[in-house]
Amino acid sequence: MKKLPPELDMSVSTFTDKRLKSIFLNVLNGSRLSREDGICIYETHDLIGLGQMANHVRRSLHGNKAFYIYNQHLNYTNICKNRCRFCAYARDRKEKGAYAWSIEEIEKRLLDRIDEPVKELHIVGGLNVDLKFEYFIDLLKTVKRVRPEATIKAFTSVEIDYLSNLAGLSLEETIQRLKDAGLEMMPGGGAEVLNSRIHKELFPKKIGHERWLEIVRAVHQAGIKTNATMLYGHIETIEERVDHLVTLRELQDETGGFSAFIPLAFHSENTQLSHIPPTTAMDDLKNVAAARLMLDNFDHIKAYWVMIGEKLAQVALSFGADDLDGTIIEERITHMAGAKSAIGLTKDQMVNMITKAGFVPVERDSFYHPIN
Ligand code: V47
Ligand code: SF4
Repeated sequence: MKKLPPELDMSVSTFTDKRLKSIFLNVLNGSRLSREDGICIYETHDLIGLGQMANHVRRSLHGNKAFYIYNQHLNYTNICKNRCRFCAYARDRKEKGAYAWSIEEIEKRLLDRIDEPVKELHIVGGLNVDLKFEYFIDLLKTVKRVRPEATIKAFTSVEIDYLSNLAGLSLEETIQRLKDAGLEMMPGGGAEVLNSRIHKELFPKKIGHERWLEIVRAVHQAGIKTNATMLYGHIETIEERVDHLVTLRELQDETGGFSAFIPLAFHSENTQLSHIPPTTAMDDLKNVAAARLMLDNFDHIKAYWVMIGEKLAQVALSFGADDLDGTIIEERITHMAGAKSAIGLTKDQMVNMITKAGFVPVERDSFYHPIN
């Protein structure tokens, strides 16, 4: 077994949970962490030890750099037939606050911000039975026409499954049609926790574990990169979190199509699970560190400031995260569920958060190419 260099030996001597030492040796040897290691990572109270390990990996991959993107979210409709129990965003068609943007409305929202150097449009919405397949094709084409220089990162696997049924096309044909219309990347939402117990309890109408993986595999095979997420802080166990990470790691071994992983902290306000308290800072940082340590084949771990707050996202940069996502401009999904973070941030605010955390801000495009 590799001997630790003196500076790392020093850090290990400060670990209050000695179980972390053998995990760290595996990390340094480049040995893949096991399911048991993952469970230990979530169980430990040695947050500083965990942070040191995750920071070591993060710095060996990205040094002092921390990425961000100038992006804009567009949530084209909140009308959704699935009504997942954890979702505060969705509405029924006739319910107060229900909306569906026309293509003209989407164009207007893009034009309202046309002077800003937006590099990515993040487009997701509910499953609204009033929208035809052509709407989605028009949406992509319109966005590409108005903002040709920005990347379209759109639709979760849940929407892809829905669109394939709506169009009566195979998964492969659906993906190709969307790609031809301008789809370039897919966000990581919709996976929640890849587990049938949680699927049954929290989102029974939405696609389950196997279909989610099948769709992501097909999207990767079509040459489209995606992100992956995990919604934590509701009814899931530590073991279920670890299994989720291991499943993503296996798919990444197979396809190499994942770009970043984003842990999503559950917000319960205005949901059917409003009795569930908010996640704690300990849990938020552990999820970032666990992702960095377990997902050894993912290049990037995002700390999503919308869900864990701007201040903790800054700290997360030293606990394994190398990316703060972006400006967003107008976030809806988490704010409907009680998020207290800003609706959007300016580029200066993002740069300031990163710089004050001791990192070098790198503005990126959707594929992590630095901009200027
Ligand atoms: O799919 C829904 C989750 C996701 C709640 O890929 C909730 O770059 C917390 O996927 N509390 C949307 N989370 C957000 C998302 C995302 C965000 C930023 C970047 C990327 C990316 C992806 O939010 C949904 C669902 O998993 N969600 N309701 C809630 N109450
Ligand atoms: Fe619909 Fe997505 Fe909300 Fe579930 S999480 S109800 S699929 S908008």
